[in-house]
Amino acid sequence: MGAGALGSVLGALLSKKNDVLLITRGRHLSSIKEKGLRLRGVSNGVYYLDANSTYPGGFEIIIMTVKAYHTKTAANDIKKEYSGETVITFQNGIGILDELVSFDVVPGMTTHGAYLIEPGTVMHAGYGDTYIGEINGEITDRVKKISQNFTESGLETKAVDDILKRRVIKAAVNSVINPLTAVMNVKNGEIVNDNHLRKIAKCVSQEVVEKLRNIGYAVDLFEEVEKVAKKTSSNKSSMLQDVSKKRKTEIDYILKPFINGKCTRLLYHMIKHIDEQNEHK
Ligand code: KPL
Repeated sequence: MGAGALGSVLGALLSKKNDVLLITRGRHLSSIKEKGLRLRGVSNGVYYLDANSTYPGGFEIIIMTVKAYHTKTAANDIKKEYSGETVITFQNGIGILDELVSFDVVPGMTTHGAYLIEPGTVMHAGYGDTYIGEINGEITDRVKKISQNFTESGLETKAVDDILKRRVIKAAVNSVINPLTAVMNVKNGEIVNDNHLRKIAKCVSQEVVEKLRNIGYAVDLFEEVEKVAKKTSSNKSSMLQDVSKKRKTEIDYILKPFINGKCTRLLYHMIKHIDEQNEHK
């Protein structure tokens, strides 16, 4: 559901062992229908997958990859045909699970890198790690079965007992990297390699880390940020991609929940300004 860049990559990989229907829109949809889904990079090839603009029902699993701010709309679309399917969300950000409460949700987290080259063609830029888990932390038969199926399809996936924590830490890392790279128009590595940006990233991390501590997650956030920024150093963050394409960003789900001082507040308002400018174009 919401097969943009990431959703298309996941769908293509999973199609090796499963019947997959991509739910997407516009020129991406028509191109996939006409010429198949073309992947470049890690999973190079053409994948002839079914694609549709709405969810018709009748599947075992729905994978949500819509932009965070489209979750409510997507949830309403699914509801019309929903009959107890497991909904796995790989969306970024805080607050997503609250918007999916009416479904049987298995939260997920993935660090695969993907971006749209043109409608119908997606770059699978980096093979990442993928995790799923039950909200209560239990390693149930269903998460074991799903992760085994995903892994055998080529999407290596681990069933874990701390998926909620992993999702929050990922959002926290994104809250430092994404807005800073988007405001400065730099690739991820630059925010730790450049002395000035590194200082800002440290300041933002220190503010966010207090929020994490308040909810019981003790972590050296800057160390995490540095690790991810180095590992994805030549990536453009998803927020930089959104800003470059004048698309709305996910700032309200990524940085807003962690605002806790001057650095986080400043960055938040800079991105909000960009979002508002783009909205008026
Ligand atoms: O998740 C990402 C994003 O851009 O949203 C990172 C990990 C920062 C990679 O670009």
